[in-house]
Amino acid sequence: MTDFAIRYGEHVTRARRDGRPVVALESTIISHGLPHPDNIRVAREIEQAVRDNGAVPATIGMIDGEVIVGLEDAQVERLASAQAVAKLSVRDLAIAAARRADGATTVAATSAIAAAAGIGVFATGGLGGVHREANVTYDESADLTALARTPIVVVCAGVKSILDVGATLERLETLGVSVAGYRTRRFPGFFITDGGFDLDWQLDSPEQVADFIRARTAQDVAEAALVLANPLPADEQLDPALHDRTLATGLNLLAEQNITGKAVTPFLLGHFHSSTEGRSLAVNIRIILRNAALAAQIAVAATDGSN
Ligand code: PSU
Ligand code: MN
Repeated sequence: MTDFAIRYGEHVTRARRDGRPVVALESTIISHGLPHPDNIRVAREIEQAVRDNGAVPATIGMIDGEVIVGLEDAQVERLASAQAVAKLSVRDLAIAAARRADGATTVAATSAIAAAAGIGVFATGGLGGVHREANVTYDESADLTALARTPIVVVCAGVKSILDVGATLERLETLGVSVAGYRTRRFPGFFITDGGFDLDWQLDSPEQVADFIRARTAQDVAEAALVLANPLPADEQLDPALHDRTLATGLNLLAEQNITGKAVTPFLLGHFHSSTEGRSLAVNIRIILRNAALAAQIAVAATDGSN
């Protein structure tokens, strides 16, 4: 019988033993954020982008009730292929374990597990945040509160404009989550380079981000995450007019089909992918690969300084 302890993939066990840089990766983008079968290929490409930049990938998820840090290829494929993979936030982890479930971890759960495993850098696509009409629905991603108590660096491309971007930034401020743009003072809107909001800070190199990690540890004052927002170059973004049209039709469909709660994000992502004829998918993949590469460079810089 399992003792429910966190399990490590062999490659991650080796990396930890040898003090090599490790980057955490989430599994919800694979199971719920990207369409099958592209998701399997992309999951592998994300891991390769981490390796190409000198770090070891640790994709995190749950198999038969066990939290695994560093899923093997066949396990990633299982989470990418099955219909009944649960989407796991922090609060779901122990229940899903009791049920011996398969599950994909969100930003919230992945960050919490990664930090527990001593991993300091995590790459994803976009964060969850405050949904439009949250003033009525109270729908705010647990990503935000989880990041408030988890000391990790999350490399992302901001939040999708399917959310209320301004409200999300306000909540991150309230919750004490550090936010910086990577080589920019504008917060990206995932598919689009500029999400329409200014940031107080920017960090300009992997070494500077590694210094942030050292400073947070040395000061021992704050225990929240750093959201490092890494925008796509403007010439690689989704055409903003196409983006706005797709968002408008998606929001209408949500209302028509009465889709709420945790189904909202996967539904809108699916809508983007199908109604832009794959263009948003290509942009989405590009974002994740860029973030994985940057996260690996940060993990390497953070490790170099500590040896
Ligand atoms: N945003 C995206 N793509 C995603 C997600 C968010 O652009 O795939 C996923 C992430 O795993 C994130 C989760 O942690 O959705 C947030 O879901 P919710 O809003 O239900 O908390
Ligand atoms: Mn929600």
